[in-house]
Amino acid sequence: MKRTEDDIVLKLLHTADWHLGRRFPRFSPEAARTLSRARRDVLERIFHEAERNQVDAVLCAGDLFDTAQPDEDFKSALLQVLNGLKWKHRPVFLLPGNHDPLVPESVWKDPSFRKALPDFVRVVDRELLEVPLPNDCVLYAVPCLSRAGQSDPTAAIPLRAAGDARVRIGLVHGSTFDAGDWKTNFPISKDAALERGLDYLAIGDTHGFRFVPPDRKQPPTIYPGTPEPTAFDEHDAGHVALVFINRARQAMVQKRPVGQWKWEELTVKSMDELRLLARRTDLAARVLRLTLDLRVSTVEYQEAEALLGTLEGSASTHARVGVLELDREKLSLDLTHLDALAAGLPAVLQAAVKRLRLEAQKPEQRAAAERALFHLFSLSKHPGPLAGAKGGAA
Ligand SMILES: [Mn+2]
Repeated sequence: MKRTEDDIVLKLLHTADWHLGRRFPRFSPEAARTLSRARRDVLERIFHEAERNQVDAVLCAGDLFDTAQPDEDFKSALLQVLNGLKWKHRPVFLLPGNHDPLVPESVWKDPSFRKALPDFVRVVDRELLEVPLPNDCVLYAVPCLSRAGQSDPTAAIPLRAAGDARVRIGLVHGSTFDAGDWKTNFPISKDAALERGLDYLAIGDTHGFRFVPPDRKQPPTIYPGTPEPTAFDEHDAGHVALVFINRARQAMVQKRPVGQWKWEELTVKSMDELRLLARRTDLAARVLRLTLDLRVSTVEYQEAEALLGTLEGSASTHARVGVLELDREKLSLDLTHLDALAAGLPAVLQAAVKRLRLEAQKPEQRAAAERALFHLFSLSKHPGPLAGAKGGAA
């Protein structure tokens, strides 16, 4: 009996939704730049994966640029990556998506950009591109011609003719309406692969890796998802699909990780949870949205500040977390024992404590007032140079 690998007639790498040029204004300028650059860096890993697996073609299923007219910077970044590949017989198909549609002013129609692309790159720049692939296989690719559309792009792919035994591959961009969402843009029938007689349908748009519908593995319709996550709510982003198709026209799909960054939302509700977080060793390549929702004593508050300091970094120490978005609105100081603590303070400080406690009752002032109270108490416990000078050596 033949091993399955000997039967492989076509190997593909399928990727989508690079969103080159995506900006991240919610983060600090430095973090935003890091995340923008990561979208370029992941391309190197994608093409390396294609090379390592000796695929016959690379299918890039749309939204490769975040807009139809990206900055020069991002155009040249892509050109640099593609021109760095020493490929001759491995075509790369670039499909315009709804973010970067094939409109007249599009990058895909920009003569200087097109001229700078290496020969093995093929832009899908007509309403239906039909290209032969090795071993008598064939690719049908349909681009997005506008930002929004209500027709199914797979409708342009001819049905399998009687007697046509070729491996037929589809490449389109749009949203499948298997999730019960009626507001779909470029709706793709979840059964398009069956209807058109395709052995693999490569699609792009959704940012997480998934089969459409989830329970149908043959013939597969796949969203590889974005190779480098762009948001917290993306499920299973950071991959490409490797596709092996055998003589019996069965496609085997492998999900391969290529992304560097993981986006995570975390709510910490106790000091123990915060201590555990601070000990984690997987934070450097994280975009972490951290919400503190806990009430602490003055001693714990000091420890919490120190732990947060290591996570956030400072001018002199590296941050433990790659990109940190910190919400400390619900970090509150337990004021129960405050009167006892305040009793030992000079009258002027006691008056300050009283004022701050009143401020702390106003929701919009609470966090600031509690911080001030904390600092007041920690200063009074650890006399600084001023207090030292009073009875000091001078
Ligand atoms: Mn899209």
